Amino acid sequence: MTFQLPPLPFAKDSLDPHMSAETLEYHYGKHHKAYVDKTNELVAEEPELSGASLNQVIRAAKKADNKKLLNNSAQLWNHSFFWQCLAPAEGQRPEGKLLKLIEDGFGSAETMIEKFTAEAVGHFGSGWAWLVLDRGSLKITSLHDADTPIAHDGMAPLFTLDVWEHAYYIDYRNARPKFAGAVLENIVNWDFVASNLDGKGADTANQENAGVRQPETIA
Ligand code: MN3
Repeated sequence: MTFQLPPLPFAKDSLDPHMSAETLEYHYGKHHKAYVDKTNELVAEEPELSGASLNQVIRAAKKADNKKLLNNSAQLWNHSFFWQCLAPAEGQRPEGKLLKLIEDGFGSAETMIEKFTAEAVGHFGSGWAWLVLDRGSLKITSLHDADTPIAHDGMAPLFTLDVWEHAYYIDYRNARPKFAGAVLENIVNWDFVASNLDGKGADTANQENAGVRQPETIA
């Protein structure tokens, strides 16, 4: 088993009209899959990464300044996390401990959503907007291109939004604000976001990779 394209946690047509099945065909079926394939190809060239988990690969690639491997493995991780952040629209809103932290940090869920949307819309170029847990409080930030909380100490991921154009061009053309607003208002899996308050969000998109532990690479 090499790194896998994880199954989507919802049916491809179940986020429509906020995110169409066609977007998922491309974004998950083509873009995310390409990052999986490329990561496997690049990991196979690095015998010392034999048996390393995805999170270990990301950190090792950053340390070694292997940009190609870092970009692809980080994108594999980011998308695996992103899909878990989404769920069919059922009027869901943050609740319980998560809502309390949101109110403490931002005043209200509406204000947090507005600020997150502004961060996502204002992010220049490709990247990801993040809600993270920072020393017990919530923080909104964004990272460029493939960059991921896994490559940074002390960033416990709670929620992310992909703001690469491929995330919204089919459904919204160039209108990133409409895309961000539609996702945040309708299809966030707040239960998943709340479950990451344990500080272990980094583990939720990790995966083991026994596949590169091939006979010829074991000394
Ligand atoms: Mn993407």
